Amino acid sequence: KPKAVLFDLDGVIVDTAKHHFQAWKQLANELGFSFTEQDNERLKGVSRMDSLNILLEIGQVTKSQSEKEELAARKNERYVQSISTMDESEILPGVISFLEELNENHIPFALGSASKNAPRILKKIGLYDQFHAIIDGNSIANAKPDPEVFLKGAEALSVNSKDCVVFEDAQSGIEAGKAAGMYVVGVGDSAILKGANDYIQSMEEMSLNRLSK
Ligand code: B16
Ligand code: MG
Repeated sequence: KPKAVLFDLDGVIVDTAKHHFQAWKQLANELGFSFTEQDNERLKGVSRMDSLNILLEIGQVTKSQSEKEELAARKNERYVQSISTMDESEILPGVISFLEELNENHIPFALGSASKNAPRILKKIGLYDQFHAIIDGNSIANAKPDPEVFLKGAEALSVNSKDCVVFEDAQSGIEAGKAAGMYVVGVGDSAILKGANDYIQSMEEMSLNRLSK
C-alpha cells in the first residue's frame, strides 16, 4: 500500500490537452504552418516555453527571446480563455471515487504538474482544497523528466520517495517519477508510454487493492 499518491494534472485528473492543442494550433497557423494532433503529443507534460521551442522547430521558424515571450503569452491568454468555462463535469472518470478511497484510508495526495495554470484549473473543477500539497510550474526550477516536481511533492507530504505512487499520462512525467524512485502508473497506452510499473487506460481501473498487489 502506498503512503502517498502524486497526481499529474493534465491528462490524469482533467483533459486539458484539447484546449492546449487548439491554442498552439492557432499560433502555428498565424506563423504560417500547420500543427497536428500528433505534433501536440510532443508537448504533453512539457513546460510552456519548451513547448513553444518545439512548435517553432516543427515550423522551422526562428524567433528572438522577446518575440518568444510574446508568443507564449499570446498562447496562454487563449488557453486561459478556453478553460474559463471548465467545471467539475470535466473531471475524468474514476478520479473522484479514487480520491475518496484515499481519504478513507488516510493516504495523503499531492499534485505534481508542469502547468502554471494548475491552481486555477483545480479551483475551476472544485478540487483545489482536496490536495494536501500543490507542486506546479510555478514552484519548480527543472521541468519533467527532472524528478524535482515529484520529489518536492513527497517532501511536502513528509513521505519517502519509494513509498509514493505517481500517476502520469506523459512520457516525460513517467521518466520524472522513475527518476524520483517512485512506483509509476502510466495513464494511457503501454505501446506509447514506456517504462511505467503499471498501466491503466483511465482512473476507473484504479483502486488501493490493485496498488497493494
Ligand atoms: P501551462 P501536466 C502540462 O501539465 C501539460 O501537459 C503541457 O501540455 C503544458 O504545456 C504544461 O503543463 C504547461 O502548462 O502553459 O499551463 O503552464 O500534464 O504536467 O499537468
Ligand atoms: Mg499530463
